[in-house]
Amino acid sequence: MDTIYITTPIYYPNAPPHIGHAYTTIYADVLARYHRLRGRNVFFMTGNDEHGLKLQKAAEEKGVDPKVLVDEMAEVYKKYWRLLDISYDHFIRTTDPKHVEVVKKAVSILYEKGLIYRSRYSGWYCVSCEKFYSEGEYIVKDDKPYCPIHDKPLEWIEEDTYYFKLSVFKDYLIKLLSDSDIVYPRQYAIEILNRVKEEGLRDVSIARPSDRVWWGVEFPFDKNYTVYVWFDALLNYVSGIGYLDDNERFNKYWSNVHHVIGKDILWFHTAIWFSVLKALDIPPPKKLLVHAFLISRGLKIGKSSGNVIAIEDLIERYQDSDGVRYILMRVFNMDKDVEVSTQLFDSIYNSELADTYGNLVRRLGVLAKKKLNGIVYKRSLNDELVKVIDDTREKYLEYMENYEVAQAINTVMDLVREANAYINKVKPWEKKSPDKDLYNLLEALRFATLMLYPIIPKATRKVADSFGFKIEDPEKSSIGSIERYNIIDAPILFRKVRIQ
Ligand code: ME8
Repeated sequence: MDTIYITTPIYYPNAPPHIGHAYTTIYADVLARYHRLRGRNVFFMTGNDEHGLKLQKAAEEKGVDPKVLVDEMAEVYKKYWRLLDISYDHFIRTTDPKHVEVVKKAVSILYEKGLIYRSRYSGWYCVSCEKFYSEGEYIVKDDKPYCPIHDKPLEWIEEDTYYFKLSVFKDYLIKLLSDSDIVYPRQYAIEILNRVKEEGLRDVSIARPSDRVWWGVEFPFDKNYTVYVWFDALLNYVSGIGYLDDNERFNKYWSNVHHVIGKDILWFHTAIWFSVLKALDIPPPKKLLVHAFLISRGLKIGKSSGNVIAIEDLIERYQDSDGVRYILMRVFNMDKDVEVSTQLFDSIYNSELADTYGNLVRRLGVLAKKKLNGIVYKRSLNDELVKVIDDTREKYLEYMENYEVAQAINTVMDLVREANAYINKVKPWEKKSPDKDLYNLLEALRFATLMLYPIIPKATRKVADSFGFKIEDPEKSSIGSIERYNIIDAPILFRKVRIQ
């Protein structure tokens, strides 16, 4: 399909983004850049989740109006995404009037369909998660219920509210999760299936009394309530592409939507989101791509664990966005949590970016300039090397089409390692006219560069500009298609960091 719509979660802007948010956003950006490179029509959206109690409290603590806070923070998020070279097409904010309109209309549609009713609610709430916890879900400390994620005491809340009839969708959800391959990796679909089968599907409260939570979208048929922040937030995925406003645009992008999320918000994006979509007569998403956590000393990295790694520190350490992007994608893991450390990051950066890819670029550039004045004409191809390039490309494309970015990187790095070994073997510096060797090696480097482009866009562009070729779809380009390389520079792309 040549249209693809890629989304990240919309983040709570009560604090600036950290390495965990960067992890998701860079991954989504790599997919977006890859699909653009393949000539597809991509719409890539990220944004901020600006309503709810969490933001209301954050603004109260700072003594500012929540709107002032979220306006400021939207700029902060955009600044970070610029620093990380995130190529989003649209930055959505849940305070955008168009989005607010969609939320109100969606609630009204569900009300008219008889899927919303008023009743009393009581339960334990975690403000950091913006979520109620039932018995068995929370942990107990000193006889008090605590949030299992944030390790903070839960608040007891008892009030009249409006419910969405989630329970109606139990069979639909079970069938969808069992029969489709929407959720990737599949283990996450099974997790939700087991939970729904065990616990059933309870109706969810989708309103908050405005005297407690006033910072939210006004409930369309009862001014005394605001819409529950999660209900509001999930709808960003449809409001951002013209739902209830521009049908053609909406249908075009929705038909191939890929949501990228962390596993912490899996329940909302399956049980709740799939049901809300069904209730609105919208088909389920094409794919829900779920990844595991970045952890530090066994704990999920996050503000509440106090183990946040700042994005700016990483950018400084690895000299620019490419180093950070590469490292995070190289450790990217959908199934398992990844324990991170400066040592791990340094060793990946030094051994793969500096010593392997950077080294190949520098060696080839210097050799070509010294031996051939930077001009390398097309020569006959070395069958062995062509086969390695071709096999790598095939594997890379397969991995990327299957969302497996870390494996795709490893495959390309194997090619780069082969090319470095090839130089050592043929010793072009000892030859009088090493044209053939250099041409073949440059072709290997060119394909590695095309394939690495979505991950390290700045460095690969620099190589393309310095060596005189275009960044293009690796599948469409043929090996041996460059008539003449004109190498004007042999850049040092990545300077090694001193291992701590
Ligand atoms: O949940 N490891 O926003 P949020 C990996 N507003 N990923 C991590 C991470 C970590 N240690 N920490 C955070 C919300 N993330 C809602 C979403 S969507 C309709 C509404 C990433 O600011 C991961 O993608 O708490 C996770 O799902 C997201 O940040 C949560 O961001």
